[in-house]
Amino acid sequence: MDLFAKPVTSGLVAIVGLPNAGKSTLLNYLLGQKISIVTPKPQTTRNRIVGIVNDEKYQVVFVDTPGLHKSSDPLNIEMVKVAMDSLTDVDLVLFMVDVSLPLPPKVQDKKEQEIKGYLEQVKCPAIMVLNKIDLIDKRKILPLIDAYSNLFPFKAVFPASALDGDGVDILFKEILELLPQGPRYFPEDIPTDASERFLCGEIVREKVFLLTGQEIPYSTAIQVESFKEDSNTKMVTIHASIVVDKKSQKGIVIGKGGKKLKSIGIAARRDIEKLLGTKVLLKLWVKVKKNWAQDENFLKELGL
Ligand SMILES: Nc1nc2c(ncn2[C@@H]2O[C@H](COP(=O)(O)OP(=O)(O)OP(=O)(O)O)[C@@H](O)[C@H]2O)c(=O)[nH]1
Ligand SMILES: [Mg+2]
Repeated sequence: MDLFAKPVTSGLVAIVGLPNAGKSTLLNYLLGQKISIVTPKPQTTRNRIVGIVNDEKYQVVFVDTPGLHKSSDPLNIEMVKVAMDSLTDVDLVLFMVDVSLPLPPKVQDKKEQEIKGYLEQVKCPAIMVLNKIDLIDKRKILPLIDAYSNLFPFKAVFPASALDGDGVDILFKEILELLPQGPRYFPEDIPTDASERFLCGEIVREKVFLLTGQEIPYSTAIQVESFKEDSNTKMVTIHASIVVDKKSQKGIVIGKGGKKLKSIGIAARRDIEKLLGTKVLLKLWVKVKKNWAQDENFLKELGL
């Protein structure tokens, strides 16, 4: 790093909120590239995912986090801890909620109290992002801004659609206004600090989430066993295990005649090739590891 480089607008911005709010979708939109996996199921993101946005005048380091929720399950407790830990040592918090679901008043009240509890831990400036406004009647937006403004002394409350980008430009301008001047924390040419190996495992996990139903996604973890690039052909060979909790789940992930596993592999390979910009040979196995979500060492291996 050039120590005499001119300071730029720079800082860390945590994207936090309830599960399924659209945090990872927002990170990807801000980056203009898919780094963090997205599915319609809650609790998709399990780790802290960094996305870095650069320009001559700024470097904004966004940190996507797992959804905040109450749980007694060790995996979920670790996930929430990752999100809560991201609230310290950042310059700004984007707290995100999905405002598309009409909730009965009692449930809405409970949700707001829960959000208030999380916000009590926030010690830096915060912006509230009311997401998924593409799904609601525009006349509902002003009352929503009013209601959420009362939960915390936010610097701003913005309606947005992380999916189509509506409201994201103005949100980004406000972020730049609120960040300090400082050094660049990362080289200008990297979009994330995550390894290709980790991102490839995440892509496989996304396809498992998308292509299996019920409890399978939550009982699944991915272990990338090997990741090798052929120095001549540049082709990358990846061996990965889809780890499940029970024997019965192994059969479901493999499917009749191996069909399900095959479609997971095809979909994952397509995205991995896009990410790496090269041909990929992806070999997937399904492994049973009973109660992996309770195994501290295994969770550590998964970066939790
Ligand atoms: N219509 C609409 N859908 C959205 C928007 N943002 C996200 N979604 C969808 O909402 C679902 C959840 O999005 P994610 O980005 O995975 O949400 P998340 O907050 O990262 O979820 P977790 O990682 O599980 O906490 C996906 O199906 C997205 O396509 C939006 O602005 N409008
Ligand atoms: Mg996510």
